[in-house]
Amino acid sequence: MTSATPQSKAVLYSFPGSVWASVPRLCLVEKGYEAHDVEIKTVNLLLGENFSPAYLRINPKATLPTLVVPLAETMSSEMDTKFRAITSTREVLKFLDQSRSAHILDQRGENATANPAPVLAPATVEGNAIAEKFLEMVHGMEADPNFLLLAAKSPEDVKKQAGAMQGTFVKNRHAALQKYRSEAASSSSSTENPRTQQQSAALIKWYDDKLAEEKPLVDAYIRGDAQAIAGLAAAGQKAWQHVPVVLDAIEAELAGQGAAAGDSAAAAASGSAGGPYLLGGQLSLVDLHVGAWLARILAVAEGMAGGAKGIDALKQILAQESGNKGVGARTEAYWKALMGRPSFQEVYKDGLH
Ligand SMILES: N[C@@H](CCC(=O)N[C@@H](CS)C(=O)NCC(=O)O)C(=O)O
Repeated sequence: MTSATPQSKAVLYSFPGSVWASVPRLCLVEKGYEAHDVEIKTVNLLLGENFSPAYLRINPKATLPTLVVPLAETMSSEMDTKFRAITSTREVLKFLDQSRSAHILDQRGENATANPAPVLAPATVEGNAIAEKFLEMVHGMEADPNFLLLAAKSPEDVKKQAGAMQGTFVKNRHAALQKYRSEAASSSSSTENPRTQQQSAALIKWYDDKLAEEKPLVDAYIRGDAQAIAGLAAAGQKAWQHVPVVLDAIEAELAGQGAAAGDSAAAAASGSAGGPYLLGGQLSLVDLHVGAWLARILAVAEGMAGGAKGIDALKQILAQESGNKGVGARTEAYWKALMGRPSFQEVYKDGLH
């Protein structure tokens, strides 16, 4: 990762395999941003670069995406440009949506029609309520797409994954946390400056808390502890049971039946009936969040299915559960519509993740 110097242009901290960092990348394409509008800096999650003190100064949650935006242009490079970091996917998207609007392009004298900037925020109260419901679902803990990648449905699968990407990921992150913790400890002991000592103590506490949070994964993947492996498989099964809840909600929404369980008048008013997108004929911000969630679920299913691709892989995995409803036809068409867009083609050109 490069340094955290304030920039006079927006910087998006991102990683190609990250679910949520993919969402602003989809948004940049949908809104017609040019490559030079936003600088993209890679933070390698597989190496735990998000735990570096430099990145923690930008985003104390150590998550991606982060969008750092300048608050004011300055005339002299010697003056600091004030900037702020936007550290949640939802807020990053709102900012990207609003910052490239037809109104702003008109003010700048740019030809908005040559490179349009569609408004992607829902246009109605009903649309907002539907978007909110799906944002809570896909960003919630119950079907957390990052956990689904790391977990597995059985202890045998956890053991297999210990020798695959999941095991490497957990090992690398653990090593990074230990390395940064010991650097903070040695910088604390080698200075008499109380401010530096205070900063190091805060960092050490951050790393200790994170190491404690990661312990169940470390016990399962690095130590091979049988109880931790069983616990991870049980949690994985539970998460997989929640996947159809989200899929059913998507299918119901696309059928115009999603609003307030059975309130068909509200559903009809929302305009969602008929799709192809969650709020109707126009793609909106919520489709980018739900689309990235779906892409990750399909990618995990592909990893588990051994050969089948995309929706077929997901159907195969869901079929292992009794009483499953599979993947609805509208959801399948929704996924196809999303993947037909240049934004999804670009972000998932090297495969789903
Ligand atoms: N709710 C947060 C979640 C972001 C998040 O969990 N991002 C993942 C990558 S997809 C991450 O940075 N994980 C790093 C970590 O947990 O160490 C958001 O939407 O911004």
